[in-house]
Amino acid sequence: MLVYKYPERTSWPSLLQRPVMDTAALETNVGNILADVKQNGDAAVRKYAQQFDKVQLQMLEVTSAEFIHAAAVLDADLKKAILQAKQNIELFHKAQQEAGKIIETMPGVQCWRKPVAIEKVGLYIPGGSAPLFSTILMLGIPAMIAGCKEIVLCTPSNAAGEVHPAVLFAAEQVGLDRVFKIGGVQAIAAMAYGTESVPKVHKIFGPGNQYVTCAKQLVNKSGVAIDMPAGPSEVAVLADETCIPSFVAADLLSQAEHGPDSQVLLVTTAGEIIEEVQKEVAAQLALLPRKDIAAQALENSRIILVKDTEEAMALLNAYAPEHLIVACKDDIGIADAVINAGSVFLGNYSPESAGDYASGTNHTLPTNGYATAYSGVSLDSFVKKITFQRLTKEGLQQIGATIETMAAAEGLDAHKNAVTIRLKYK
Ligand code: HSO
Ligand code: ZN
Repeated sequence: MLVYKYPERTSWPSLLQRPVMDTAALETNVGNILADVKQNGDAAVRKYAQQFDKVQLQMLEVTSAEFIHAAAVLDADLKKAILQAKQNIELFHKAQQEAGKIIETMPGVQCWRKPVAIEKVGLYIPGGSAPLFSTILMLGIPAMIAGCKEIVLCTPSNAAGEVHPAVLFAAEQVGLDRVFKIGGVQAIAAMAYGTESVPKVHKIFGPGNQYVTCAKQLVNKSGVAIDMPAGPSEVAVLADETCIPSFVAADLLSQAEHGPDSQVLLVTTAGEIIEEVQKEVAAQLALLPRKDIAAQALENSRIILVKDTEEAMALLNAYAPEHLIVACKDDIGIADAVINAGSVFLGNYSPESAGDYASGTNHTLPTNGYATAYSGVSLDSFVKKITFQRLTKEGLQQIGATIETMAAAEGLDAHKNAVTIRLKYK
């Protein structure tokens, strides 16, 4: 990790740059696969599963026998942990339910907003070196609470056509029974357009590699909603002299192990901790099974020494991290200064891993600076808020002149007449 001491503000933009991702180069290939699946449905899905995942699939959908087998073979402690996490995530997301309150803006003029679930949603869970079954909880639980009628889950199988048992167990516990063994671009295409086996959905959620991300962006252009523009994972840690360097190092590494393109940032007001954190990073890294991945991520990563907390927060708000850990004495006070971040972890005992798995908050968060304008996934991501209104005759009499005057001034006489005709009606 490169160290920058008291950098000038003018150098911040280049210091805070993320590793660039060029999706334009992928668009032709990804677009071709999308078009093929749109045209040829399951046959194209099977062809790409064979080509990319080296698997010959008969049934695309997971059967109930496979769910039963997964629950039977999965480690008991892991099942217990998944259930505990599920409980907390459910509690936190249920509390996000809102009752549509009726507002009477003028006597006889009532307006309200009702949350209505998106009917059909698709969840994508990547396979690869570490299948992130925790993401099933993070997406499936709010989808169920929202009341989405059709929830489809796509995840690649291994070469033997099996899905990881933790993935199936988590899906089953959440209540997701339509799981398809489809990965990559072909999964996004199947959910966006529908195939003989896979229902078409209105919104697609979930992380993925650059091909999946590119596919989500392309189907989004043709009218399917997506959760958010996704990029590599990131964490920024703000630490002062009260931090515990071994904790800080562990947090930086926990995010670095996600992928070689992950980025971690340590911003500190205490120069004296830097060396100790670096030593801890090196010592802990050496013991990690994913040390090669984490080491590559650390190459994109930085330690920045700033003069005070105010400057630190200015820098961090400019960076807009997906995760922000505040390992400082006044963590609660500093929390008020956070303007741009996906999810914030306060104090020495709030590792990002808590939010990644089990505390209750969602781990699907805006990366790549999108925290300036986007929120993470929540119950809201699975509902539309539809507005309703009801005016009584007296209500229209109250507000009618206002509407007529404004409509006339915009030169829209038909709008004006829609009011006038009612006011004159006997
Ligand atoms: N840190 C990831 C989420 C995750 N971590 C899943 C472990 N499993 C999101 O940035
Ligand atoms: Zn993580």
